[in-house]
Amino acid sequence: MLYGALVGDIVGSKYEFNNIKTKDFQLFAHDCNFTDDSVMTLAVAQAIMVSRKDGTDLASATIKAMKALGNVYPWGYGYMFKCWLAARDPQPYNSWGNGSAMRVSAVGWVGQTLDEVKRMSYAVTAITHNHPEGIKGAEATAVAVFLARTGHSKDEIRQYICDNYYQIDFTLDEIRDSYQFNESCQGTVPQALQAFFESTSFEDAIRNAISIGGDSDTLGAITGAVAEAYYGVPEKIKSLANSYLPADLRGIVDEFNHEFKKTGIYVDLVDITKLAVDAIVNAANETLLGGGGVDYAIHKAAGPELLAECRTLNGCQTGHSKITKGYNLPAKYVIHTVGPVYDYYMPDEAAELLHSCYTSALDLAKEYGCRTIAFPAISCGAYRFPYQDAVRIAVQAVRSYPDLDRHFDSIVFAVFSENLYNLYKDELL
Ligand code: AR6
Repeated sequence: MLYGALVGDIVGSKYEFNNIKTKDFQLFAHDCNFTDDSVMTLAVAQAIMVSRKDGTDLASATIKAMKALGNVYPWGYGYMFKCWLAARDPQPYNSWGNGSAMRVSAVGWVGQTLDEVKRMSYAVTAITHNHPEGIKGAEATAVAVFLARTGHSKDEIRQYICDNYYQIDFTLDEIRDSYQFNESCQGTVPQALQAFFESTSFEDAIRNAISIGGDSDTLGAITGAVAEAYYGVPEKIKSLANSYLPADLRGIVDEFNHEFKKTGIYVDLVDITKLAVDAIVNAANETLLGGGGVDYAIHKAAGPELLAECRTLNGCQTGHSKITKGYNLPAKYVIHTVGPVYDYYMPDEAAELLHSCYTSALDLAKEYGCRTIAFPAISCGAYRFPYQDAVRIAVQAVRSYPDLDRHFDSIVFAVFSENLYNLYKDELL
């Protein structure tokens, strides 16, 4: 969290007044720097951390944090904002500048619902940028971050932005030659979002944003914020960004990530045996000696040593789990769980047993320090659990697992059919 905006700002800093119209450049040049975009992004993050749970003092906390941090790092601001920072009782100045959008991303990470994101966005924006375009630019950015982090597709995010904020009816190639420095929200946010929509990865999104020229660090910060929420930021890029930040700013990033860390819960249409996670879960039977479906695929990919270790485990009861190494699999461990055969039980009993497959598997994952886990659709094949109920139980069991965010980085539901994929997608919304 927050890294997307920081990376975009740092990478773009070199090109703000020295535009390049290409994607082919060194990402972190030696003369890159963090700028006011990073400083104010971190001020908003700090304000969110110190404000009350109900957010009623978020605006005043933001004023305080911006003034405090802005005075420690007093360069790069426009004239009006500089006056605002220096004022004893600072008042909004009807700005539509893109500063409202470049600093807002923390809101998209923290708000629990779209309405909350919009309320928070208004609180941290209207203290300076109370022009309708200033409010709109910040809200569109925060909402895009929120939608990206809650599993929406690029098409869904684009649709929401087009329906509610901006008509984005151009491609980057179409504007690249003519686009120039523009410090307004309305001349920056749509372009920054398009840089994300056309991207294939986090890094590609940042390169897109820089490649059109204009206010490069601000474009980078906005694009980067949404791209991080959608793709995540590779560890290497995070540590490069960290190397440009002084200790106090790094401290704010760490504190924010610590306080608001959320386990990513996703669905993916993928063969579970291909996933390089800490642990994959196997939908096994009580013998633990292999079978059909996903059990077969896992044993086949892991090799005969997996079966040899399974033989030492003395089977496993329905609703329980046992763990082995992953052998030839990219995953470090396999957690074997035994789902209920649906017809053998009363529906409530079957539901309870299936729920317990997920929690007992997570208990083992936690015990073995596994932070990234992939689950198949347990009991949804040979054991004939009705899809809709199984998906609801799976998502509910994972979401309600005690201290999930503290123990796990990501949980993937790896499914094999479009039907299941869509059911998970709906359940996860
Ligand atoms: N990756 C992800 N999902 C898969 C894969 C794969 N490689 N292969 C199958 N699936 P099932 P169950 C999906 O029958 O209902 C075995 O014989 C599959 O499409 O594997 O819990 C065991 O030994 C389905 O949606 O597990 C047990 O006897 C889901 O995985 C019995 O089957 C689960 O289907 C367990 O039955």
